[in-house]
Amino acid sequence: MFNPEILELPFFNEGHRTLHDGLHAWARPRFAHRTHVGDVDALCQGIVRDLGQAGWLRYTVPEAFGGALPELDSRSLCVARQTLGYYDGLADFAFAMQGLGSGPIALFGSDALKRSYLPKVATGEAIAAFALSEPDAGSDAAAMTTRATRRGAAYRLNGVKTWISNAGIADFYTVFARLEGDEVEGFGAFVVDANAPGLSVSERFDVCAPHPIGTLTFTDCEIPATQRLANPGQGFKVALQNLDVFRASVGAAALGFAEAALDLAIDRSASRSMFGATLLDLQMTQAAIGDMSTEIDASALLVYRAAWERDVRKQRTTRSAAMAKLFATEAAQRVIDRSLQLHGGLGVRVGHPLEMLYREIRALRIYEGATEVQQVVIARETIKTRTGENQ
Ligand code: COS
Repeated sequence: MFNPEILELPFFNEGHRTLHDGLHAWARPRFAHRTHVGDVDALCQGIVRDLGQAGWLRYTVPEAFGGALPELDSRSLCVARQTLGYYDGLADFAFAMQGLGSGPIALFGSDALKRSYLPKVATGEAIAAFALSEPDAGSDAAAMTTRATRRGAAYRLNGVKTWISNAGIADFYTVFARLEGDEVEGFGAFVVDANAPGLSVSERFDVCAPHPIGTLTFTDCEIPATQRLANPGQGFKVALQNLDVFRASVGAAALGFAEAALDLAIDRSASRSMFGATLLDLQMTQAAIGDMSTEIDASALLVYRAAWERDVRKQRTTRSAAMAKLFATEAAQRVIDRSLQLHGGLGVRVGHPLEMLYREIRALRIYEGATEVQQVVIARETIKTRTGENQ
């Protein structure tokens, strides 16, 4: 469980504590043992529907469009992901994608786009997706080659996007493309309905912690210019500012995974007899638990600092969000691995929650900017600050 002392820190208000308690109570009986049986698309659609009906997805959009709070609140997004992540990776995924896919609309969309998409995201009637990566443009996002060619009051999209979570079940995709024939050069961001002619889900594949994911192909996919977010040329900023918000929440999900692993480690080692005592009586185990617990609190402090800076200080959080994601995901991998080691053979038994956590954590060190991208982002921002370039 979330260390309750952390929730008492000045980063949080009563609303965050209420969200935490309510979501824990809701999730606990629903997502026992982190196991899912059946078709991943149907499972995910069901989780989105349930999260929507229970009102939790309202935290992914602003109040004026059916949301819970006046603006996207990073701390609430993080509390929700940490809580869902504690119980179930797929539940966290379903919640997160509603935010990541619709965040660009909430942050940069016209009123008409906000009205037409966000209320359905908040109720779970529409599933959202974020389409930035390409076969040859992952970490180097600016290398994307998908083109949006201006044709009067429309854009024609051509290209391929891959590693797109929710590909195949999304109702709309936020798509980033290089502009051609527009008033300025650079990138554009667009909201593309899943049924737009010329858009196809050209491939689906499996990943080690299953969720819906695949490749999109755009072939002369024509969309009205009113589906564009922000001004022409601002598309890259739309992507990166959205990532600034959601990167900290990836750290929060990792934190939830790590807390689950720590609790499992304590339970297991308290009940496992060894050398005439319990596994927990061994100082070696206590050293492991001491390290795990410290890494978890350090992750929480970095995650909620980034979220608090955005919510309260209203400042750009590129550096703190990158630190939160980098540290919390890497730390969670270590915590989960140590917990698995304490479980011995049980930890690698397929279907055991530890085995599931071991698979669930891996992608978080890659998606929304791999650890190495976060290192570069942190270095650049640090150098700018320390050499006075930011003043
Ligand atoms: N917020 C707003 N604007 C930003 C920004 C941010 N966090 N970071 C950079 N920008 C702006 C810069 O100010 C620059 O604007 P100008 O051209 O007006 O000066 C522009 O964006 C380009 O910035 P930069 O030169 O840093 O771009 P790079 O191509 O060097 O970016 C990184 C490199 C690694 C930072 C970027 O490609 C990145 O984040 N990659 C990872 C992408 C990712 O997370 N993919 C996963 C997809 S979701 S699963």
